Amino acid sequence: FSPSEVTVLFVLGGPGAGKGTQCARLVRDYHFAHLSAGDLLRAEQDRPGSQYGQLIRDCIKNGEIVPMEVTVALLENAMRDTIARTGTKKFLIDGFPRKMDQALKFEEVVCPARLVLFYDCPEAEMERRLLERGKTSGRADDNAESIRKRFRTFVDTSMPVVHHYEAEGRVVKVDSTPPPDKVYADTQEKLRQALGD
Ligand code: UP5
Ligand code: MG
Repeated sequence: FSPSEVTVLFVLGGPGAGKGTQCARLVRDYHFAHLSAGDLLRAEQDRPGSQYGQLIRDCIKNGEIVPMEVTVALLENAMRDTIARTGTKKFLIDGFPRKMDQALKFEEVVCPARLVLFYDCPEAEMERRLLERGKTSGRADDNAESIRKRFRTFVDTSMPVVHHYEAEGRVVKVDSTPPPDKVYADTQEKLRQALGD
């Protein structure tokens, strides 16, 4: 992938911060392709014949990070497929990279990210959202025990990725505590400033 042709924004934030919710709006208004690493992993987990099904299932339930080779390959395939099918070369990569090794690997073998959109939300609010969603989502990790493990992994393993990009001046941080429309208005304003369009 040539960085002069392909634009990648990483979308990060804790579990339940609202990454997927905001990506849906950005897709609607700016014609990004939205690739959620978690969604790609859940699809691979359920694909008949996948050699990674059980590994992915165990990691997700325990809030652990699936080995990067699996996730990077899924993202790379999905990007190629999207370009071939739709011609779109602007990607929101949602929920990735959440560990330093993934960040370095992706930017080495795929392409550097233009910037990182980081949704910042207090844990208590994220927990409230996830428990509420858990009543109907059917997600194996929307229960109190898995949520606790996801928060721990986020703090210990994923926040260092955000700090790495912050030190490089590549992070656009948005408070995602307010209602979705307000968060989206802030997102639009800050992206406009950062991307200059
Ligand atoms: N909601 C959203 N915004 C709101 C707002 N502003 N006010 C009030 N409510 C709001 O939103 C979550 C819920 O909150 C929804 O009900 C929504 O309506 C409401 P959502 O937009 O879905 O938040 P999101 O940040 O996308 O939360 P998600 O649960 O998807 O985050 P995770 O990061 O935990 O999940 P993900 O699917 O990315 O990853 C799952 C697991 O996959 C990981 O734990 C890990 O085990 C594995 N994984 C890897 O191993 N490697 C990867 O690279 C990626 C994932
Ligand atoms: Mg999500």
